Amino acid sequence: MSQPSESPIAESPGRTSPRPLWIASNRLPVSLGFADGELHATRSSGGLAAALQGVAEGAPFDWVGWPGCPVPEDRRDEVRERLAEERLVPVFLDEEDEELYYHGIANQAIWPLFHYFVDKVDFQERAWQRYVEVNQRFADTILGAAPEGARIWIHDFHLMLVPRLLRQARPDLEIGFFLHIPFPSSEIYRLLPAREDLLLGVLGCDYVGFHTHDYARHFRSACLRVLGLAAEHDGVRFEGRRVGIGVHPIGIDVQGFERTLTAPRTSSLVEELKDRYRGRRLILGVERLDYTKGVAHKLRAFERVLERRPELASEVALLQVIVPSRLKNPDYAALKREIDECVGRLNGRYGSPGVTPVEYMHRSVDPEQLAALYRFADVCLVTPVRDGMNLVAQEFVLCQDEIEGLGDPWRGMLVLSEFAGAAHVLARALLVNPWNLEQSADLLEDALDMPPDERAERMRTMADQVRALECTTWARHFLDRQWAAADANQSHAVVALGRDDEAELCESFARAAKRVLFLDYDGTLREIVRSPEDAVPSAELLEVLAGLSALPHTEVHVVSGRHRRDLEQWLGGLGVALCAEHGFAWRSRDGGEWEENPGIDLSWIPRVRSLLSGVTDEVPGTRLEVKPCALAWHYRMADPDYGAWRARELHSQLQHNLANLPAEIVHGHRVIEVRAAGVHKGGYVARQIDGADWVLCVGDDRTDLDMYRALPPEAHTIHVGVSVADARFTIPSPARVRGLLRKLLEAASKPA
Ligand code: ADQ
Repeated sequence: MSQPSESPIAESPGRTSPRPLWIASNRLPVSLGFADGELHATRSSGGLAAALQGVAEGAPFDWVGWPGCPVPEDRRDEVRERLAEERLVPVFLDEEDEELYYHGIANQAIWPLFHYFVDKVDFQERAWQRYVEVNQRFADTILGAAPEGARIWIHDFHLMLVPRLLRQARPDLEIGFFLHIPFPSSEIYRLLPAREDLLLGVLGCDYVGFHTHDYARHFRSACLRVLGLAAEHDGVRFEGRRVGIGVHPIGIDVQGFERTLTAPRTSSLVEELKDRYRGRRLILGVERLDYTKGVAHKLRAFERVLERRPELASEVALLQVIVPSRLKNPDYAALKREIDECVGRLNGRYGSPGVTPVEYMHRSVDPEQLAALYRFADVCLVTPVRDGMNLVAQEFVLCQDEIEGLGDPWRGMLVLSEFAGAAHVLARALLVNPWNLEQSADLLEDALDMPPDERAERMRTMADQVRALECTTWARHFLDRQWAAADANQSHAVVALGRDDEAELCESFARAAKRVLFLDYDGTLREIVRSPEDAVPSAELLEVLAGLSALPHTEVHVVSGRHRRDLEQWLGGLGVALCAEHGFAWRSRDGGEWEENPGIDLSWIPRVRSLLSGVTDEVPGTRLEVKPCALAWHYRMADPDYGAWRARELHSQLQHNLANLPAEIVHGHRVIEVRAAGVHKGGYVARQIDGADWVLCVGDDRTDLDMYRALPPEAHTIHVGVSVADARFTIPSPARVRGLLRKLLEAASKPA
């Protein structure tokens, strides 16, 4: 994304900001090299560097990343010191890191998959391990440097695990993540062996941004289908936080381009182009060498135009500029051969002495040359088969605009692939499906033949859009939203059970004369799993429950919606009191017979059972659970969208059918349960607290609110996940609940 400029490193301008900002990306905006043993560093002027320059002017930031070349151990301190002057912090990668983390996973697994090139994905476990290690190294570098409460902004697919690594180590940090490439449909995404880890990695942040609404939508649906997390259109709830999702199409460095355009050298380069292409029109292509960029599609479309109108061979030239990239990868070397062959064939067929229809430059061009080409070209042909945004399209539009001191605006027209993110913002371009050869050729001809008025109108409209997207505005908007998302999470965190609260709980637990614990099972003591019968307790959980219930003056009650059979089988021998079926049946800690809530009217069961059985038969993957006083329709294993749709329908059908019957409907986490009226967990807990001076109650869903409400205000009520009005604290996950129970056990077991 970035190209080195000639300019030496300049000092970052700016004032001090109350919350320091840290940026992390794979590459630092600098190119390092050693010539004759001397260290050289030049600032890069790529898109991201330019986008963030404007942010730096308001509030300077530090930037963590790879300096782009191997640095021997004995020169690292020197490099660190040199970069520190510019607020850059290096993460050193050796050749093997580069091979495995950068080429192996980033370029050979994530890049092709996210661009829908499934057959180019080569996922190697050894490379994945290195991706994990290098992401940890980035996280450690940030953690070692960023002060308390810092704002962190992580960029792109190389560093998808970093947000979670940071969150786990330092919950105080404000963390954002931006993906510069597409996020694919969940049907493609789920092919990736590391699909869970990458999503969980990103979900460590407060706010995640994408170029288009489609990518955001795909991310959300991957969270739902891969992780089973229910997502709203603008956020996902995860581990007690809300991860905001936003659409932020990146823009270009408008002022930078305008400066380059008005530079005297650019004007003389435009004059040279006029001489060189006198009497011919210029179609321009500018790309980094990559199979996603659709260069072969573009050449075929041009070839098709020449087949239709051979006379154009001497009237039009296609200049294709390609920056070499990733040539170590055989796919890229093969792509280069394919392009060379295509160009050769075309020129062989349509060229003649003095006429070369396709000119091909396989190198980087400097900013003035690029600006001159954009200014002069009659058509810019941008045909990626998949592209996160595509900055070339925006750069061309801006460089063709009316700019003070430059004449001859809007000479050209943009032909743009509908598979580039840029097509979402540059709707007045001629939008093309590069896979449709005839349409591509038609639109290329339309662009060449377009009347000046229409061209000017379209280009002017698009230039306004490009100015509005401008990269510093992009960065500021993203950071504002990141801040708001983090702020909302922090204010919820006021009720999150913190270290001090935990310590206080442990201390009061150890001192109490009679202690009672009410613990829900699924989603509280044990993570929710796809199939309810798989939620078997671990040895660690059994040990802590047995340990707590063996303490003197301590009662542990597991209060669940499950069938009594499950609770008895899993937890029966631990000395724990069991309450099953949402409070309908219970058994004391000493074992023995189950008791049941007397006088409950169950006459509605056959009718509801037949309704639920019908839906269970119709919706694949759903299951009917029959309990003595309740029926539950589970749709966790069904297709998430179809399951949710049928659940909504079933809910309203049940409401209608049960209107005057003694039963109530509870819509829980992917389950609709119909249970006898008057049976709830609250009734059970209220009968168990006589004489207790310390009560803890932990739950995770709506049925647990009945417990919190039934307890006196001094009871310690904790809800897993987001905060609810009736619980005093929240806790992020079942793992943290188990951790808390272990601490309580240790606190009470310590000698006074
Ligand atoms: P890239 O894949 O690098 O970026 P792109 O957005 O087109 O793709 O940016 C390429 C940049 O390189 C442009 O600024 C262009 O001017 C420059 N460039 C291309 N060819 C050049 C040449 N021969 N000489 C000099 N400069 C050249 C990733 C995603 C994109 C997304 C960006 C920003 O893949 O989809 O738009 O990040 O988020």
